[in-house]
Amino acid sequence: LAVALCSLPSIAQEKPVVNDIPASFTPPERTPYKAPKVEFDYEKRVEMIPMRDGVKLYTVIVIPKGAKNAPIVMTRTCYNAAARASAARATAGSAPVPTGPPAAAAAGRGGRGAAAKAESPHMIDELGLSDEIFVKAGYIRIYQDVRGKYGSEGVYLMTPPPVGPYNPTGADDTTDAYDTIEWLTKNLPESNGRVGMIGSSYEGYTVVMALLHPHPALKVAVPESPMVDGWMGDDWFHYGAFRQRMLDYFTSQTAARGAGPRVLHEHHDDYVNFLEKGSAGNFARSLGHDQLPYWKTIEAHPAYDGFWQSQGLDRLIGKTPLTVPTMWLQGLWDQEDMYGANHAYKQWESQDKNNDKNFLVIGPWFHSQINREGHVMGPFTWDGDTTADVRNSVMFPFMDQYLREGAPKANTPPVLIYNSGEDHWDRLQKWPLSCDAGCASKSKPLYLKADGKLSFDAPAAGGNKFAEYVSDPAKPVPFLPRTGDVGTWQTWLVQDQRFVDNRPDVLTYVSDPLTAATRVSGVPEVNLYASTSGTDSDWVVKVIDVYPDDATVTAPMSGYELPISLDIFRGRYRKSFEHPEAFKPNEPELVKFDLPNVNHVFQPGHRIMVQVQSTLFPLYDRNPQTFVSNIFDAKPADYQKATQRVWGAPGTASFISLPVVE
Ligand code: PG9
Repeated sequence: LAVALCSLPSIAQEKPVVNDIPASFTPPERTPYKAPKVEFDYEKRVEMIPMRDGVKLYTVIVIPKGAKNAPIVMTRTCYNAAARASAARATAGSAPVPTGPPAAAAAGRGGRGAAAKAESPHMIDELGLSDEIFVKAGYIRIYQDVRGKYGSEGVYLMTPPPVGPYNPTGADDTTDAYDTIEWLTKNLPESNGRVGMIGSSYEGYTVVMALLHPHPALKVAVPESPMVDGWMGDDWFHYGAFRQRMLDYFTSQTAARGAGPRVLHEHHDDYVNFLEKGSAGNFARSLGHDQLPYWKTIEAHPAYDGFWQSQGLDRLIGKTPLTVPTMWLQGLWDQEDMYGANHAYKQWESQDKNNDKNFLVIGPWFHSQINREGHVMGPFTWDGDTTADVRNSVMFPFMDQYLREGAPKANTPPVLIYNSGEDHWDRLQKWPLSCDAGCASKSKPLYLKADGKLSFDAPAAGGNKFAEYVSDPAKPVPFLPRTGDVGTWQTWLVQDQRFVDNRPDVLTYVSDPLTAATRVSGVPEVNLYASTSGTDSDWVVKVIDVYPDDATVTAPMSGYELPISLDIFRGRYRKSFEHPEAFKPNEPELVKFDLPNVNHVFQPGHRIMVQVQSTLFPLYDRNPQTFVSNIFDAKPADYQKATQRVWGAPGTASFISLPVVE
């Protein structure tokens, strides 16, 4: 071993040892850090624009780089202007409720489902999907916080009524829009001084308010699913039945100037939460709403009194000269603001002598879907992107012709409405095509026969006089299958109604299979001769297209019961919306109301169905079925079972006046 070791070459003998750590080291000379330069293709300015009363409104102005003579498109919002004008808006949504733009905003880029996005140097990425077309055309895009919300000063009132007895602040969204536009015309040298307003839902309400006394520079308006009458059929109530699910919105919108806190619901399923608490008032109190003035206002105004009358914007529009070309837009299945657009459109129609200022677009959409992708709605996959098509080919050219100097005249149909039975758009000169009087076709009564048949033939004497069911407020009919899945909120109006049509508390009337296609284009009107063994009651009526349950139709549509129009009516308002009246037990009385618009073709082999029930829970609060002065404060003992009758005999023949097009 010693011999072997001695024969190994010595490393030290061959190379000098070099220490990896030098004896000294001089770092490179220090210069200050210089961030890389990023070219933005737009400029974002934030201005506090003064109103006539000195209150300043937070306004984000996004200007394409190098803009000259650029048109302006403005949205006035209660949903955080900074976030609405930013790709980071995914983090800006406030409400945990499945309703309205907070949720819409939370989906990023108008619903592409993106997570929170970083700031982009490109205007097209920084703004939402629905702004794409304006960015491409070089428009200036403006978002402004309404007074009292987010960055704006002043007092916040929820969808404030016009200045008057119910709005003593001296300012409203009419004056604020006017003053803002006045400022813009003087302070935006990059613009051509022409302004268009656009916005959906609450933001649509601000567009309608601007139209009540428009600034001369307001050249065009697009109210999308605007909130127009919160008692008749937008957001808060439908014909007096309260949308109890809106209580969360009170918290998100009014518990703080910015985003309100999350609400606490004990169970995942509101069917259980609301039943446990009893009345809507009790549930509201459990959420702490006694501290929220707007809840107290709503609680004090359950009927259509002066408070609601003062802010029925469709009637106010009717009294306003039609000067600004306006495109009213909504969804066929708009689960939040089904009422406003078409009623306001109707009010202005008589002034539109040349059929060139007042336009109506109704797409196959849920609420505010126009600002998202439009390939799919519930069980339907449409031929293409129905919303992008309308935004790009109809809405934008319509706006552009009034906003951009030298823009071509748009070929806008006075009425553009999706035909939900034939899957195509109808371009019409007028709406509706069929009605009780004054239309090209006359509506036809479709009778609800006491034996469960639906027929265009009136009932003959001698048959059953009525069909009946027991409505039990302790077991209300759900409006959706009780999965507790909030994701179905947007599409609940196209929910397959087979999940309730065998319930003992739902009356189902059905026609024979149709031998010919039946087109309906207009407003179905409910004429229900109804009685209750109680003293008050709600009436829910649905018009349904029943698809054949055979090999002619493939899943998921085979046997599908598709609601094409439905609504709820609080019976105490059958004679007067302002002065409720009790029913006399078991005496049939006429309950008459309009359902939402339809533009549909029932295909041969399909059947028409009508369902009648008395609850739609937990979307709407329950009618106790005992007449009480204010249903918000009904006591547990007021909630009573009642036997409900829908009469179908000569003299008391219930029917739907169906807008059939011959
Ligand atoms: N539908 C929502 C809303 C509007 C007005 C009042 C309350 C709620 C919205 O989408 O903005």
